[in-house]
Parts: sequence; structure tokens; C-alpha cells
Amino acid sequence: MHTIRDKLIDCQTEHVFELVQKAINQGIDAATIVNDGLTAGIRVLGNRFEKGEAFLPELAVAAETMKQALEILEPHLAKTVDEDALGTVVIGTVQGDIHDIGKSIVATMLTVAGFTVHDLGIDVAPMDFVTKAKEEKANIIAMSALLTTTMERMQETVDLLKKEHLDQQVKVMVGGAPVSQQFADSIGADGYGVDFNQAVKIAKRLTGHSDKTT
Ligand code: B12
Repeated sequence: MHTIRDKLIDCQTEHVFELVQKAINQGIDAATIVNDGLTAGIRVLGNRFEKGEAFLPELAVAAETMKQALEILEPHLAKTVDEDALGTVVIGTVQGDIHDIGKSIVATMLTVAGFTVHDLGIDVAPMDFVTKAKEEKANIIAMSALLTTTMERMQETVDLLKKEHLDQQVKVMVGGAPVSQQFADSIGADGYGVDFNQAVKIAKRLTGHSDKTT
């Protein structure tokens, strides 16, 4: 798993794909590959970026590599539920923010857990979250923000839901590196998750499904 992490840090895209495929062939759990290989790698690179030891082009390559590796892994992430979907989630990265790795992992894991997920992508305006949630009769709006400046858009979405009297039907969960439980409480969000595991647990809680696997 360390090799996948290290090759991602070194931006050796083809090697990452080969190693991911090899790990799958060896029967290694796909969620472990996501967590201990890919996520670990991007986090190391993130820390280096913060210290000025890595640069944006490297991050962009690693991010793209990670997304493509996730596509390879998706069919191997064990579906935990085969019956009807647990609920419908509209997910996206908030307006002004283009970070989509964490959001995409959360979307994948929610799908695998049995939710119907509508991923609106990046730079999603508060009104677009609410409109899609109405259209799809969603149970949850899940928002991701990686910038302190864009976290504020989450508040706007919560306020808009209240204004449209949808806050009882549609629950809001938030996440992303600068987001905290305290922030989630302060804006009136219904749930906050530090990572994709918690995202799934919270989505199950918000839709009234107990998580028997944890
Ligand atoms: C990769 C990266 C990029 C890539 C993004 C590529 C992509 N396709 O996403 C690129 C190079 C494009 C980029 C651009 C920029 N970036 Co950047 N980037 C990062 C970096 C290094 C890693 C982010 C990441 O993907 N982490 C890995 C994923 C797996 O983790 P995650 O996103 O946190 O997601 C997990 C949890 O948070 C949670 N989660 C996430 N979303 C949700 C949602 C819900 C509902 C739930 C429950 C949970 C949840 O679950 C996820 C999986 O476990 C961070 C550093 C960091 N420490 O975060 C900086 C960072 C976020 N970037 C930063 C900045 C400043 C920028 C730029 C403005 C730089 C610039 N000067 O242009 C631009 C942004 C432009 C914009 N408008 O958005 C700053 C933000 C500072 C701040 N306080 O606001 C950071 C913190 C780096 C730094 N310290 O300077 N970036």
C-alpha cells in the first residue's frame, strides 16, 4: 500500500494504475487501497504543498491520477446493499471551489453503500443544490468545501432550504478539510463527517437506517 502512496506522491501515474490493478488482483480490499494508498498519498502531497515543498502542477497530476484510479476501483468496492436504494443524495463541491477529490470519494462510497447519488460536480451554486434536490426528491444535500472562503456558501444553501420550507424533508451534511462539527452546528447543518466512512454513517443516520456494519 505504501508503494501506491509513494508512486502517487511522485506523480508516476502509470505505476499507480498498475499497482492498483495488482492490489485488486491480490484480493486487497478496495476501500483499503483508497484509504491507505491513494488518500494517504494525496495527504502527504498536501502537507508538502503547505510547506512549499510541492507545487500546484504536481497536485493537479496527482489529483487526476487519483480520480482515474478511483474509477478502476469502483467496480471492486463491495456493494453492501442490493435492495432498494437507502435514499437519494445530491452532492457537490460548493460555489467558487474546484476541489473535487474528497467529494468524489464520498460520492463513490455513498453509491457503494446503497444510496442513489446525483453528483453535481464542482462550483455548485446554492440554488442548484436546492433545485436538484427538489427535482430528485432527495433526502440529503451533501456539500464539500476545501477553501475557508467557500465554506460560507454552505450557510447560504441551508438558509435557502429553510426559505423554501424544505429543511424538514432535505437534510444537509457537510465536509471538507476546513469544515468542523462546530462550523456545521453554527450554520444549522444536520451532519458533519471528517472522512468518507463518517459520511456514509451520517447519511444512514439521517435517512433512519442504522449502520449494522459498524
Ligand atoms: C489537491 C489540492 C488541489 C488541487 C485540486 C484538484 C482536484 N481535482 O480536486 C488543485 C491543484 C487544482 C488545487 C487548487 C487550489 N487550491 Co488546493 N489543495 C489541494 C490539497 C493539497 C489536497 C485536497 C485533497 O484533495 N485532499 C484529499 C481528499 C481525499 O481529502 P478531502 O478533500 O479533505 O476529503 C475528505 C474529507 O474532508 C471528507 N469530505 C470531503 N468532502 C466531504 C463532504 C461531505 C458531505 C462529508 C460528510 C465529508 C467530506 O471526506 C473526504 C474523503 O475521506 C489541499 C491541502 C489539504 N490539506 O487539504 C489544498 C488546499 C485545499 N488548496 C488550497 C488553495 C489555496 C488552492 C488554490 C486557491 C490555489 C491557487 N493559488 O490557485 C486553488 C483553488 C482554486 C479554487 N477556486 O478552488 C488551500 C486552501 C487554503 C484555505 N484555507 O482556504 C489548501 C488547504 C492548501 C494550502 N494549505 O494552501 N488544490
